[in-house]
Amino acid sequence: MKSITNLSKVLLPAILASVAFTACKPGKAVDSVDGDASKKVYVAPGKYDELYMFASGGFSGQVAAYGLPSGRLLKVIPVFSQNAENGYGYSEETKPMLNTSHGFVPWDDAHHTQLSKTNGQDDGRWLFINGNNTPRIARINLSTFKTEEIIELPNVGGNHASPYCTENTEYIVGNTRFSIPMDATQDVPIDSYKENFKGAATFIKVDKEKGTMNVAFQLIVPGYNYDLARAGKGVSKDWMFFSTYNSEQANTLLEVNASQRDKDFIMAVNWKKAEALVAQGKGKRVPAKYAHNVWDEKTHSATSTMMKDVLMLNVQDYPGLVYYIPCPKSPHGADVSPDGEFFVASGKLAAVIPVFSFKKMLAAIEKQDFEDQRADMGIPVLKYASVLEGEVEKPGLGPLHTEFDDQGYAYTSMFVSSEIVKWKVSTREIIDRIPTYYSIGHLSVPGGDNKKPYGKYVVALNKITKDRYLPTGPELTQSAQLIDITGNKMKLLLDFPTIGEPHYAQSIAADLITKNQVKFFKLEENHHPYAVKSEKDTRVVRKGNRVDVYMSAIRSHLAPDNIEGIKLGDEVYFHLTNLEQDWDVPHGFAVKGANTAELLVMPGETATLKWTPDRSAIFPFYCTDFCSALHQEMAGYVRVSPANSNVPISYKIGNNPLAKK
Ligand code: RUQ
Ligand code: CUA
Repeated sequence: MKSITNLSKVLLPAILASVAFTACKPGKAVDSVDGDASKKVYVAPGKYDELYMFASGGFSGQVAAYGLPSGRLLKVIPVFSQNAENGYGYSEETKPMLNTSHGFVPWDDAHHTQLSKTNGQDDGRWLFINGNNTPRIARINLSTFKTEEIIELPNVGGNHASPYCTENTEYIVGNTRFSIPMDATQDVPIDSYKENFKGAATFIKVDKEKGTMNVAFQLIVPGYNYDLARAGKGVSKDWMFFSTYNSEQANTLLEVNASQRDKDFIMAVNWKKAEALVAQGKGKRVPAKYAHNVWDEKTHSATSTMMKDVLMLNVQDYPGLVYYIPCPKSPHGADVSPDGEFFVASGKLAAVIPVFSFKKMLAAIEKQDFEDQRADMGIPVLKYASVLEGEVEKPGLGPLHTEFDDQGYAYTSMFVSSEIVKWKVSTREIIDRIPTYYSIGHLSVPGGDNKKPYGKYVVALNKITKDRYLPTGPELTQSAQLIDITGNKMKLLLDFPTIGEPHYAQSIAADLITKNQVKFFKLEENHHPYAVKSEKDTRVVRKGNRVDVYMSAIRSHLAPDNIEGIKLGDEVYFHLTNLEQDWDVPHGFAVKGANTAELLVMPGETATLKWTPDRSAIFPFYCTDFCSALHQEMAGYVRVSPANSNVPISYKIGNNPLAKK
């Protein structure tokens, strides 16, 4: 590699290009961008991007916010994983956010971001994302970019078909990727899959004003693997469409055994009907243990409540609730056209992309146009030909996901042939294709699942980058590609690295977010039990071996900054209130030997670091955020004496009198 670093920059692109060819990937890698592209993505210093893009971090468990078209990373929003950047999941206030029925789970896998909707349009209020491994759904408040709520999904294994939003955010829906026996079922042999394993399609009611989530009901559905979903809209707004694979119901060697049948299914659920049944008191409350964690902006603290039961409806008992539609070979994405009339499912192993008609589906239901063989649990299967509008032929290899623009076109990602295919929804004819580098998974058109997509771009979210960037050891960066879709031909504009694996992303016009921004938290509204409203209230209080330090931060000091009387064996809680009432002035806190993390405290907020000193010594502490010219002076000392010492608690800052309690 040494010789490469010595090569001139002129030679490097040529080498990379040749690597691309030897890597046996389609397309020509480097020179597909012209000078015009740079103008289209250049956002001059001091200027704002046109859109926010929210991408999942995949195995990082977080969300990242980027600006488009520049691809500039704006923020990592911690969700399902502890985040050392700001103490999320480490501070006493945020730890409950990561509580589950399995205990504290500080790292998960997050796949799909989903913006809240009003009237089928992204409204910029909240962003939802799924925790895949330990099934959870989170809600992020887009006025603060903070995770405000996380709810666990009982009876679910691998929350992958999640979280999908109905037209007016009535529900956020998730379903199991791995059917499992329902939680209340006892220990059973894995071989009893066909008998005992089921899916649980989970409908989470979202409060219209506050956004708070509650599991409204779960539908017990056939024991298949549910991969993805989309809500209907417009004509189909009362329905939800899930892709389903492993209709073979294999429980071992899935790569072979779950690919036996020529067709798997789309599951269509009439959620309006389910809602009506629930309103009539149908269903059964079943014991289930799952955590519901809520962040309170007034106390700047989270609480975790363990829920005890869930309302379940067995779809077997309610004919007309659920239908299956055959769909070629292990469908992955299930996507709905802007008018809600067509739904498209992409079989990873299929040679065509079927486009189904909602109208035809209703007609087929009406006529009971069923196949002879029913699905698991006796659920009727509609005839493929009766629901099919048509197929997109020879689209490429490995179709996965489809999104739509505002001009009547659809864009489908092709994992195996590494490309995006543009086709016309009304005729299903292929209009254009563009290579992606490489192995595209999801793709995302801004507003691509809205009634009126924003269009303009499609973002390719790629699994492999190989030769696209400077290498970084065995693991190369993940990547997104921005493609212009305003013309007849799609045009690659930009590659940009992403944090974690960007499974999916959604983008939204910037002004829908910027107009709601919270600039700081009002100090007078801070109801944290350990908050101080001014420096005069700062104090140190001992109760047995627990010591609470009520500390404040303001440019450029922490108060108190000299603390004595702590003893070995004490548990010390530093409650830091940031007294600033100004935008973008966080203060940090770190104390030597603290084995959790640092804190980063927003203006007007209080956060707590628990610290158990391990020796008798003088420990420095300091602000970790370069907040002012005198940031380096924003520091202090805490004295820890031996366990048997009788040094009394005392604290001060300069000669300022601090409250004595
Ligand atoms: S997935 S590459 Cu986890 Cu959404 Cu389709
Ligand atoms: Cu506050 Cu540095």
